[in-house]
Amino acid sequence: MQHLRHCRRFTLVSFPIAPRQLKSPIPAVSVHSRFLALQSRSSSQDQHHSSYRRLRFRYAVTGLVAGTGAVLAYGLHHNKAEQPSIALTQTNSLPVYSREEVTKHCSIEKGIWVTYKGGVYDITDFVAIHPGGDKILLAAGKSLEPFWALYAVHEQEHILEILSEYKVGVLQADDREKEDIKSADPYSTDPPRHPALKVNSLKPFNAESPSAILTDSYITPSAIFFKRNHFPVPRVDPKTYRLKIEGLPGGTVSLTLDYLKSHFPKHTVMATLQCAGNRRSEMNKVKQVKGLNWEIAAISNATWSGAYLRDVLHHYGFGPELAAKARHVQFEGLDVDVTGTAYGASIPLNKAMNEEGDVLLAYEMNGEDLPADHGFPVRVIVPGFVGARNVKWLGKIIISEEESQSHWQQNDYKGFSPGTDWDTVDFKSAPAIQELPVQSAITNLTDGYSIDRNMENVTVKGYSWSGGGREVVRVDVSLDGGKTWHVAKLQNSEEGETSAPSPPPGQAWAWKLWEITIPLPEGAQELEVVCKAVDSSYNTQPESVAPIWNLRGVLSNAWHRVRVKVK
Ligand SMILES: Nc1nc2c(c(=O)[nH]1)N[C@H]1C(S)=C(S)[C@@H](COP(=O)(O)O)O[C@H]1N2
Ligand SMILES: [Mo]
Repeated sequence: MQHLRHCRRFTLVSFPIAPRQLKSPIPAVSVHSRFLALQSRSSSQDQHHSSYRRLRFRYAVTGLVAGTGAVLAYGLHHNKAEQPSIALTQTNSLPVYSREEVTKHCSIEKGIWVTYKGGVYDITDFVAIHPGGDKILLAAGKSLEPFWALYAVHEQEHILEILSEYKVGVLQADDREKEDIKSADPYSTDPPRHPALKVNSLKPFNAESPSAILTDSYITPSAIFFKRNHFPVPRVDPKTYRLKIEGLPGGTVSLTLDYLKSHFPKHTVMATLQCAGNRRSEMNKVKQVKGLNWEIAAISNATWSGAYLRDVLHHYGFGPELAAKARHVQFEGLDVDVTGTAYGASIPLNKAMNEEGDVLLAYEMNGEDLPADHGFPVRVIVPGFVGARNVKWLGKIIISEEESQSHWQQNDYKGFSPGTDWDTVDFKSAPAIQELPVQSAITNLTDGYSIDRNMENVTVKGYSWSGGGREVVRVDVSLDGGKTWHVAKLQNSEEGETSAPSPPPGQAWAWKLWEITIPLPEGAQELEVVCKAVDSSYNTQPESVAPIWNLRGVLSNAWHRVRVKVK
């Protein structure tokens, strides 16, 4: 019984394609016994009694098609017995498919096809009988390789063996090649991107993290960290790279990458970045706004390593004299628009110089060189500040009495009254957004999602974060639109729960993930699931979007609401 309960919750969280929604007639009992077998197999390996949590966490972290090692392995035994397998040796006689054809098979209804090393696989039946189907759907119609590259996969050989049973064809040779060919445009040297990203615009490249897996890991893998570019990605040669700093007592200095790495202590800061326009799409529903239509995942968490900006400035003679005069630190990127204008922004000098500000000249992300999309070779990380100030491909730093005069500091990334529209707006009248307000959102449920009414519990998961280093101290969750509330469990490290010590006050740069399992209200046909976070200043999120609507659709942090059906 213990297992059954775990199992049912497990099913709910990781398997939104409830058996009843499937076309293929799989008797519920068989699905359940499969889950049971999965559960007991894993818990006996684990020898641990909070096995549900651990299993699910482990499952979630290894996520996607990749981590289904155990699941696939399990599937192997059973499928072998139940269906004739197509041997790998049959490859030559298999039909040849174009990528276009493969791409069409991207849903339960049309069948789910994936490719791997030139082979085409129809995994519809596999998805139907295994948990994690929602995650596998991310790869539907696409190539599996990038998904497997995202997380370490242990039983690769084993998975390949299982996959071979689902082989239905081979991919057309010129399509395999074409997939790598780039056209000659300014974006042709942009780096390859992970197919799970939810693309908002291709040129320039803007994409949010796939929300279904965003909170599977506390630290977002760089490949699925949201990406927000205004221009083509500049390809910078680390050997000739120079970081210029203007406005210092001795005039301008120019640093090499080696010098930055070897002359200043290396520090690592974990910080969440959020775009000012995260959740803009909810504002768009109130009234049209201008900007990329971000949903809930223009936010991600990573570790960043590099030199503290304050160490570098001190090294070059920054002292009280300059501090009395200058007020801002401006940053310029090496990325430019067609007119040659570089991306730029600035932050207050005191944030940069503050011992507790932790502003970094970062050259690593998640323990590796910065990826091209995230600012290789150097970007500035301004923890607790809006994404826009975290200038990538950093070319120049200017210590100044003035803010950056860039478009992005002066005429963008500012908040206005819901009563202000384009005919009346005066950008000079509002301050540039720097610290962001408290935020949270639900990641594992989306509008229209169905919950099996036989479930005992509903599990809700999401993220929470606040700007300015304010720590999230509580997340409240409601299943009835805000009439009754429950307090979620917070997670502030990869290990789960609140296992890591709290950061010093004012230095909570990283998000907290949260999760709660609530008994499914009896007889409910629909749930309005809501979350709201409270930060260490007891700031909380506004109840609805309309009163915070603004023409640029920034600072969208109302209670996050998701309507799900109970069937
Ligand atoms: N040089 C440069 N820096 C930039 C940008 C840019 O387009 N060019 N975009 C900014 C914006 S608006 C955001 S939200 C963050 C996104 O950082 P990410 O792409 O690493 O997630 O980078 C900021 N830094
Ligand atoms: Mo942004």
